[in-house]
Amino acid sequence: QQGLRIAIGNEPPYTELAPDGTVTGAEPDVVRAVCQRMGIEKVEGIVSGYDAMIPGLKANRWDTIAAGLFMKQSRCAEVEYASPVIVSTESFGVRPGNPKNIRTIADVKDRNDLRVGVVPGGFEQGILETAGIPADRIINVTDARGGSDALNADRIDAFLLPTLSLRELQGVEVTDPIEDATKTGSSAAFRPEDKDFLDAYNAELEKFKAEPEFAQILEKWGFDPT
Ligand code: 6CS
Repeated sequence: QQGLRIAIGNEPPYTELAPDGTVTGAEPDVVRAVCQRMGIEKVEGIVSGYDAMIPGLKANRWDTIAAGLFMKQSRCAEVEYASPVIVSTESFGVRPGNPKNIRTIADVKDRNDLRVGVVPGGFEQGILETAGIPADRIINVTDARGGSDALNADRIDAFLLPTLSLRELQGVEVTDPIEDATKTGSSAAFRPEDKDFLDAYNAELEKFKAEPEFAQILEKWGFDPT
């Protein structure tokens, strides 16, 4: 294998496309380190919406998804994940002072006036739908930046996204991790038919997790290596 094409969301600290075109962020940095140990030198990042990542993987537009694609049943039916690298919490991004006092998914469910922004096809959309929040109060925003714009323009009352992604956004207040939102793992996701490659990847990943460089990468991006 010459190089690996990875789908990313361009949502730090999970994934980021540097100005020089280098792909970085917690998951790509781990993928790159594992690939180097497998003799694969080149890792190329392609920015995608979360809704297009699995279709693009199936259509061979990239070889793996390394975007902090959170594990959930419907995704596990379509892709094979490498062993978990990150466990994440979700928070609400709100206007300064949290004027509508939004802290839990139950708050959103109970109050019919609240509109919540999500990225299309994201894990957060599933959280709200599973909680029974009506579709007209779940508002799609393009990406993390789009969510903070929508918040500032009063098109939404809260923006549901991983806690650490929200903390990257200027002018957005971030709630504590939401207690009634599911916490889940993420790692690189592959096509089921690439099982041999995944097995080889997992073997190197497990060894890499025991090296200090693994903890250094996670810490650099604000994740707790434990
Ligand atoms: O897995 C997902 O769908 C979510 N993952 C991240 C890192 N950000 C937003 C997205 O919804």
